[in-house]
Amino acid sequence: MKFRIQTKAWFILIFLLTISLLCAILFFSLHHMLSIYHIFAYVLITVLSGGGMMYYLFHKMMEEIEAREKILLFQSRNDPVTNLPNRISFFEHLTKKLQDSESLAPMAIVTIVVDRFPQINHALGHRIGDRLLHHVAQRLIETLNNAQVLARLSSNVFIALLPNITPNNFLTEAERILALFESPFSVFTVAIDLDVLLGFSFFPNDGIEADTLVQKADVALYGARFSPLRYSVYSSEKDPHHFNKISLMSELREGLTQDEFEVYYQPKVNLDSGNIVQVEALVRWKHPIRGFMTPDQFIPMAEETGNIKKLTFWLIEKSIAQCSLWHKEGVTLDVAINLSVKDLLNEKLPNYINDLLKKYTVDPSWITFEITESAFMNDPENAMIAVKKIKELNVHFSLDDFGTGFSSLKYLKQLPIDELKIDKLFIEEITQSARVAQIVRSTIGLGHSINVKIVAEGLCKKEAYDMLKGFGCDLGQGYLFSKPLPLQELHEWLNTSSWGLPSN
Ligand code: G
Ligand code: G
Ligand code: MN
Repeated sequence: MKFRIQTKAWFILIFLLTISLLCAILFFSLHHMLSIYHIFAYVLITVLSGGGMMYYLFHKMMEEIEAREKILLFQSRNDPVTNLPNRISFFEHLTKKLQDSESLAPMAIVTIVVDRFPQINHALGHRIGDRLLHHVAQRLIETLNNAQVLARLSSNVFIALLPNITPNNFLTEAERILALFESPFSVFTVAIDLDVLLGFSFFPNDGIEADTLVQKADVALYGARFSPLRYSVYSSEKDPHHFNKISLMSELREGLTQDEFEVYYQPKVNLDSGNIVQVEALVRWKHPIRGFMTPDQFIPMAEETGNIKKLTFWLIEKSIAQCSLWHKEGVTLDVAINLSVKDLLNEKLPNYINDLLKKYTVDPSWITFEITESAFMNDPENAMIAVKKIKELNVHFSLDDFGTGFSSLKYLKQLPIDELKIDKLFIEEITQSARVAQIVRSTIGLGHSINVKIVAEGLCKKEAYDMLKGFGCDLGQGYLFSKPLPLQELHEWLNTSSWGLPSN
């Protein structure tokens, strides 16, 4: 172990030695009765040499304190991994620059995100992750030599202030930064390919305050994520909901791994027997900040942004596993699952379903997929091919919300469906309007004539139940029986409701 005596300790030691030496001189002088001149000379020499040494040590101590203060100051304003300025100093610098009346020249703020960095950190460990960030910083320093400040904003986000860069000339700069990441980074003999995303905001176009400019460069990053170009500039014309949308979708992906989603089940009752035969699986999101969310608050967005696939895969597995469990326990409940347009066009879906049916030993006839006509609007040919392919697995198909879309007879002709769900808009009015009742009655007849079962959706009155039963409607679903329930509550309902499982 390295032993180091502090300057302060030396200082005390010298002080004590000087005092002891002075005492020794006094004793020696008194004992040998030396002349006053001798005593004076001895004392003077001792005080001068001791004092000189103490002065030197004191000076050294002050220097050390100063150096330590400098290190502390550096550490509070710089990031220890890359040695780059940190968030605090970046904001200070930018604020000062913006206050400086001479700096009215245009400039750009660019945020640089190392994509998938958390995964790299998890896969290779934090030591390699830290080295990697250090190398990234080095490359950025070499390239952004014209930047006024290059800083590390957070774990995998760097930020730079680029003077005289405008919306008209930023492209060269963007390409220069992206080019930096074309060759792999070598860390402890591991070669790592990195991808970056760049978000630009401009002074004064996008704002005149540090906070605004940094936030807008951050928002621009979301655009970069969805752009093949990997960079994006902040655009005020974009829908203000756009940012929310994208952040909600990244929260959705996160939520799936964090167990924030739950399947609720709504009973489908056989009108003849008055007992449950099937449940429709309906997803709910218990968002940690936004609270309880129903599908209409996130399914359309998830479809639009392509995030529905993961959610559907998750829901299909949950539902099939639950169906298997019920059947093993002697509860013969079938399960209906909603599929969206994007799901149908996902080429992996048929095999995924097939694998799950095998994995959980579930009979395909226990599973129904609910689709709507809108699924056939954009790409009817491929949607049709997908339905036919999934149908080959011997699962059932149901045409959902019938009566609201085009309700085209073409789909009844072409689709291999087993069930038709008459939309709640009709069922709700069936007892008030003879005309609506007649439409429903005819639709039931139409369905039966082509061997398709009919479900009345949104059934909430006993009167309507009796009427539909009289029309020969096969199944009903609605608040009359139960609203969608979480698993535990469904189990209670199954045993206690008169619409629940048959008692024998
Ligand atoms: O349960 P609720 O009424 O909030 O559902 C509204 C609509 O959201 C339903 O009509 C259903 O079609 C849709 N929905 C619910 N869960 C899912 C799901 O997991 N996937 C898809 N694609 N749609 C769902
Ligand atoms: O279209 P789809 O079958 O996927 O819709 C099912 C959704 O409809 C359920 O999630 C539920 O929220 C809603 N729903 C079910 N029953 C009723 C009902 O009786 N009345 C109303 N208004 N909505 C219902
Ligand atoms: Mn449905």
